[in-house]
Amino acid sequence: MRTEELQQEIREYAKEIGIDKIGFAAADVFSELKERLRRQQELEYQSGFEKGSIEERTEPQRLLPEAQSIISIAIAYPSRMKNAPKSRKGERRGLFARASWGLDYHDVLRERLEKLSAFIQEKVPDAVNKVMVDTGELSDRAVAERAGIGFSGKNTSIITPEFGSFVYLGEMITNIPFVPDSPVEDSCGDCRKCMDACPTGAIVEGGQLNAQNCIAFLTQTKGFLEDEYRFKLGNRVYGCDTCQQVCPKNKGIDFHIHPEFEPDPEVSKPKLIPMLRISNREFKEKFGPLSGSWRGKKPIQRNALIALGHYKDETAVPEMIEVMKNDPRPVIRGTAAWSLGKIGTEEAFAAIREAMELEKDDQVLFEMEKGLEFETLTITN
Ligand code: B12
Ligand code: SF4
Ligand code: SF4
Repeated sequence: MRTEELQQEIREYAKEIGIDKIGFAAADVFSELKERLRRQQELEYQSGFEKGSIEERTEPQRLLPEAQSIISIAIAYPSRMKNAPKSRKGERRGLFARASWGLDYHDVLRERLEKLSAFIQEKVPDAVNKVMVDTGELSDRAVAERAGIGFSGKNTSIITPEFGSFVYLGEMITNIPFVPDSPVEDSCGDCRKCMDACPTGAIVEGGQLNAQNCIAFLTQTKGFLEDEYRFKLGNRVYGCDTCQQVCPKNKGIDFHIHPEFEPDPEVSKPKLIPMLRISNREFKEKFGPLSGSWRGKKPIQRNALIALGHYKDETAVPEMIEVMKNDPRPVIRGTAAWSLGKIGTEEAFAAIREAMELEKDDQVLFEMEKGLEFETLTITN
């Protein structure tokens, strides 16, 4: 069978199995990306979640020696939640970013790529394929850009003409020399809405992110969050969508093609108070299927405490006092103390003072002192 014919069959099959966009790229070295990664490393702008060495991340032959081309896929996810519950006084809610709505996309994309690989294998028995979604060494975005899936926006996301940037990406390196697709032209133009809207100024310049300042990264860290970021977190318990929400290319974009990615509002916009003392088993049952639970429950609970502080939710005070006094994890006790101070009721301040007498951990004691500092701020205001 001729490569072009096979390519056409692959495109049709991809559509059948729920792949929204597919593109083909050469497996050449990603030279521009290599330079960029070196620069990002020097500047300490990387998140630390990236896998592999710079060579492995930019030289497909290191991952599959017989690599000839790369097939890139994109699958659209919703941007609006149907029947989203209101975050009301006394019943405040957190928010998981859209990329964590529904089932974990890693499983969904991997399953579709495996199917595609089996299809190719049937047609070309000596085909060698290697499938990757997010956790592989390659930059899914650089591959997608080269394969004509979309262009790389100033917010660093791949923006497709059809589905905006609310798409997951994955790829398959293969030894078949497919005919490459043409890239999509960059159409950000003079727009810089994403850069202006970013709460932490993490988009240093168009297409360059300092991941260390990006809220999407910060929500996934496990230690104490620096104070300046606590004031920027809002109700985000996982991830951040701001630079995509403001993007004109996402205007009116809201695809509900795949039932797997339909959010359960009670899970993706969960009530905050019940999250504070959720058991490991309940957490696994409720949040385990989400991609956003990969770092476990601690970062999400820390963020939930900060979100309650952000809302100044007085009804959360008794539960937060329990957490501050009894949770075995210093990050959780300390963050509870800080957020109690931020809420600033008399009961909250009295409880911090009381807890300080028994607290042994220096970092937690420091957070308690900072929590009490809100009292002077409240009085002078
Ligand atoms: C590490 C990582 C993060 C880090 C760092 C993100 C970043 N921008 O680098 C953190 C934790 C912050 C993060 C956050 C998010 N992530 Co993330 N993340 C990754 C991961 C694992 C690696 C990315 C990486 O290597 N970055 C290093 C940078 C330097 O490279 P890059 O962005 O991949 O590639 C681009 C740039 O290098 C640029 N470039 C290259 N050379 C040059 C030269 C010049 C001059 C310029 C201007 C640019 C430029 O072009 C490349 C192609 O666009 C990928 C999965 C993967 N294996 O690729 C997912 C991935 C990028 N994340 C994804 C998503 C969905 C998100 C979030 C939207 C999740 C959320 N809602 O919270 C946010 C978006 C934040 C943002 N503005 O990027 C998707 C992106 C889908 C899309 N449409 O683009 C990916 C591809 C996962 C997936 N398989 O679907 N993520
Ligand atoms: S994800 Fe949020 S914090 Fe990160 S660059 Fe976009 S707007 Fe800024
Ligand atoms: S907000 Fe504007 S500058 Fe940013 S990615 Fe979208 S179109 Fe490009």
